[in-house]
Amino acid sequence: MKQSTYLAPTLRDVPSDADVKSHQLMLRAGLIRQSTSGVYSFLPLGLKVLQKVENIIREEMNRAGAQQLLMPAIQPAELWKESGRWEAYGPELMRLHDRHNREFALGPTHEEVITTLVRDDVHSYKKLPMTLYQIQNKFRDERRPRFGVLRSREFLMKDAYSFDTSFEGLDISYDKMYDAYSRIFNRCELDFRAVVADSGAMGGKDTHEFMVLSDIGEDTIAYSDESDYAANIEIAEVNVIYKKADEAIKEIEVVDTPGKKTIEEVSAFLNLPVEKLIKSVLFIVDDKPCLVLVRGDHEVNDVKIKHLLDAQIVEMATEEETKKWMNTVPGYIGPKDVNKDITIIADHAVEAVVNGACGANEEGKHFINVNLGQDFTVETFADLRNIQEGDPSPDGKGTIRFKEGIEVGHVFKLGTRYSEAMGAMFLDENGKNQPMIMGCYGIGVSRTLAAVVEQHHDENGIIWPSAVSPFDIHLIPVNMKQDDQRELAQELYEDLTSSRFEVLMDDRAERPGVKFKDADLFGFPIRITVGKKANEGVVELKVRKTGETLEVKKDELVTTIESLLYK
Ligand code: 9G3
Repeated sequence: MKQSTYLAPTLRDVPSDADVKSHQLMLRAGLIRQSTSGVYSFLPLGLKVLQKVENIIREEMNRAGAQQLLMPAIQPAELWKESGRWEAYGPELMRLHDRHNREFALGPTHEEVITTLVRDDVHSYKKLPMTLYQIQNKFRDERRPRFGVLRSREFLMKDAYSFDTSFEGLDISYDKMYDAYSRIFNRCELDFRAVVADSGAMGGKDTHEFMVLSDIGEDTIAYSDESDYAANIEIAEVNVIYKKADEAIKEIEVVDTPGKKTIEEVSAFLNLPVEKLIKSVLFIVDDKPCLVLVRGDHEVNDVKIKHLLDAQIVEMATEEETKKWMNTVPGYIGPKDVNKDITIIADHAVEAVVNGACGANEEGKHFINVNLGQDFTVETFADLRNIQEGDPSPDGKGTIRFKEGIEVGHVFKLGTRYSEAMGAMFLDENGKNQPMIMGCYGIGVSRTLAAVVEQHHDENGIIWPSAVSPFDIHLIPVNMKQDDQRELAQELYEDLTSSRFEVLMDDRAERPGVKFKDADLFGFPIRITVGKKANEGVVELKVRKTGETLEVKKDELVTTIESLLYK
C-alpha cells in the first residue's frame, strides 16, 4: 500500500478532548474519527487492526467448536417484552419505531434473538450441545461515553451463546469458552486476569470478567499477593473475624457536632478512631427503605446488599428520601430509634464495635458510647463492605492488593433464565421436554483494540504486537527524488509483498523527519529505511518495540524480518 494515497490522517498535537493514551494515539495515528459523542468511524488503519483481532477471535471460537452466524441489529420489542426486559432497561436501550410505528430496539445484546432462533429450529438433545456466536456492532446509549472506543455507544462485540442439556454440560461449554478467551487475549499480547465477577442483572451463578490491567481501567480487581485469587471488588468476599474491644460498656450520650458530617470530621472532632464510628447509609431497596451500617473505615458495597436481599434495584437514598425516612440530613443519620418500617442491616465489623459513635438522627448531633443491643438493633449481619487492600485474601492465602482493569470479556452461566422465558425446550432421551441450559460469552472487540494500545505504546506512539499490527513493515525511502533510493524501495516493496508481508510504503514527498515521526506513531513492528546506502543495496532496519537498528543487505532482508517478526 502506498501512503501517498492512503487515508491515515495523522495529528501532530494531542486532541484536547482525549484523556487517555489509547484515545489520543488512535486519533493521532488516524485509526478512528468521532462522528458524534460515543460514535466512531474506523478508518482503514483502524479497521485493519479490528479485523486482525476479529480473526484471532474467530479462529479460537471455531477451535472451541462454536459456529459463527449473524443476527439482526434491529430487534422487535415483542422479544424483549416476552423476556421481560423491555421495561427493565431505561434510556440505555436505544429504541426506534418503523414506518408502521412498530417498536424496535437497536441490539445491545442478543439473548432474546438467539434463544428464539434456537427455540424454533432445535428440538432434540441429539443436536446439543451447541455454541453459536456472532461478531457485530452493539448499541448502548451510555450516559457518559468516554475514553474513545473504550466506552462508546456503538461498538463491535463478539457475543456467543451456548445451549446444553444439563448443568454439567454448561460447565464444559463454559470452560471451553474460558480457555478460548485466555488464548485470544494471550495472542493479542495483553496482560490480563480472569476475575470472579458479579452476574448483575443476568442472574445465573458463575461468571468471570477478563480484565486487562491498566491504571485507567474503570473496574477494580482485588487479588491476592500469594495465590491466584482475583475478583472484581464488587463481589470479592471479606473473610475477617472481628474481635470486640475489651472495654467496659459506657452510657450513651448525645454530643453537639455542629457542621461535622463526614466520618473524618466526626472522628477528629470527637477524637475517636474511625474504627469506633458506625457509618449509616440509607438505601432504597426495591422501593423500601433500608439502613445499612458499616464501620467508619469501610465502604458499603451495594452489590452485596442486592445479593443479601435478593433485590432487583438498590439505590442510595436521595437527600429528600433521607429527610423523609430519617427526619434529618445525611451526615447525622444513625440506627437508634428509627422508623419501624426501615430495615437495618449491618456489616459483620459493626457487631464488634463497643462504645461507638453514630449520627443522632438530628442535625448537628451525634451519639457516643453507642452499643449494639442496648442502643440499637440489627436485623441481619452480613458481608456488606468492599474488600480493602491489606485485608486477608478470602482463600486464606496472602493479602489483598488492588489493580485497575479494563473489562474486555465477560462470561456467564445463564442456566434457564432465557430458555424458560422464551420457551427454548429440547426433548431429552426419555422424550421429556426440558428447558435448554444456557451460557453467554462476550468480548468487546473494539475495546480490546484500545486496550492493546493502552498496554503497547511509548512517548512516540503505538507499538503494535505483530499479531494485530495493521501492517508488518513500514518501508521508507528517505528521498523519493533520488533514483537509487526510489528504485530500490520499489524493488523491495514488490519483493516483500510477494513474500506475503503487509507493507506500507511512505512514498510521500515529505521530509525524512516527518516520515520517521509518523512511522513511530503508526507503530508497525518493522521499519525499513532506504537511504544513502541504497546504491550498495544496503538498508537500515529498525525494530519498533526495542528501537534496535541494524544494516541489512537487500537479499538478506526477508530472512532477517522473518526471524524478527515470528520469533
Ligand atoms: C440492555 C442494555 C445494556 C445491557 C444489557 C441489556 C449489559 C445486557 C449484559 C449482557 C450479558 C452478555 C451476551 C454477551 C456477553 C454479555 N448491558 N447486558 O444484557 F438492554 Cl441497554 O449483555 N450478553
